[in-house]
Amino acid sequence: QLLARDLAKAVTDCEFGIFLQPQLDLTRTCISGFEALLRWHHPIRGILPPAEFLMAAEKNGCLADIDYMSMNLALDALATLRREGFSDLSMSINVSSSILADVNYPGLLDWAMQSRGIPPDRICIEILETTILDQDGLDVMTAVDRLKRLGVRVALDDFGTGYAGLAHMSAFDIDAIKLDRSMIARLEEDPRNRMIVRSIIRLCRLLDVAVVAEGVETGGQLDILRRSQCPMIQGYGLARPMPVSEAIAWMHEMR
Ligand code: G
Ligand code: G
Ligand code: MN
Ligand code: NA
Repeated sequence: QLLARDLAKAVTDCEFGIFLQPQLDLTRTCISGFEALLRWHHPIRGILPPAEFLMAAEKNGCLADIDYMSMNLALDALATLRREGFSDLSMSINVSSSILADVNYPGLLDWAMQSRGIPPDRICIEILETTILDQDGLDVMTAVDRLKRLGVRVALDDFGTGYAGLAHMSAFDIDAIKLDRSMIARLEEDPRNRMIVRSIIRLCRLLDVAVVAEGVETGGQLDILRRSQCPMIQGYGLARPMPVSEAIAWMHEMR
């Protein structure tokens, strides 16, 4: 309730920032891009992750506003990285059903990319399975369609946690899946889970869908993913989400 009251003010005062977490391309052995993860710089409570305020934002009706803020921050960060010479990087942006339901969203995203000189294919929009289930499906389908027509990429987030991941893969023309970190966490000790992950990766290769394994923390997990020909990884084992300035410094160190 306290948060809900603070939120409205936080949106007008723009008390939000993003952290960036890198993604490693295992086939080309390079950093392919970053995922933008929203943070609320609360004046008293400090840096808050989305889990602490997204629900309140939804109830408040300001979730779409927050997603727009996140979109702009993510595009600004990518524009900065491109100016620093990292012109091949991509940026993944998380969205809620609120912004997807806004008919103005694709147009505003298009303008936001154009005004920063960002090619649309450098942007990946991450959509949760639950977001697709939330709506009656059709609205989201239209939104995804319009995003695809802009030329941006679309990823199905937290793949493997929902009930209809495969159904969504055939119904939506998605470009990538993010393998949920719960599946990655069980890779080493659970052979059946390992088999499932391998099969998903193989299936995605056949469908020309990219795979990003999330939450990769250990060398053992990385080995298994490499052997399974997983194209991309993300996780604490590579780097934790970090402020934009740190991410830029991190990229310079990697070069
Ligand atoms: O680091 P982490 O706690 O940031 O992220 C938790 C979850 O919050 C992620 O799974 C992600 O889907 C969601 N999230 C992160 N940033 C945003 C954002 O800008 N908008 C929305 N809608 N969700 C986000
Ligand atoms: O979009 P999404 O739900 O997938 O956001 C990713 C979330 O997972 C963020 O909250 C991020 O901080 C977190 N995360 C990223 N890498 C790791 C990891 O290696 N281990 C764990 N436990 N969490 C991670
Ligand atoms: Mn995500
Ligand atoms: Na994710």
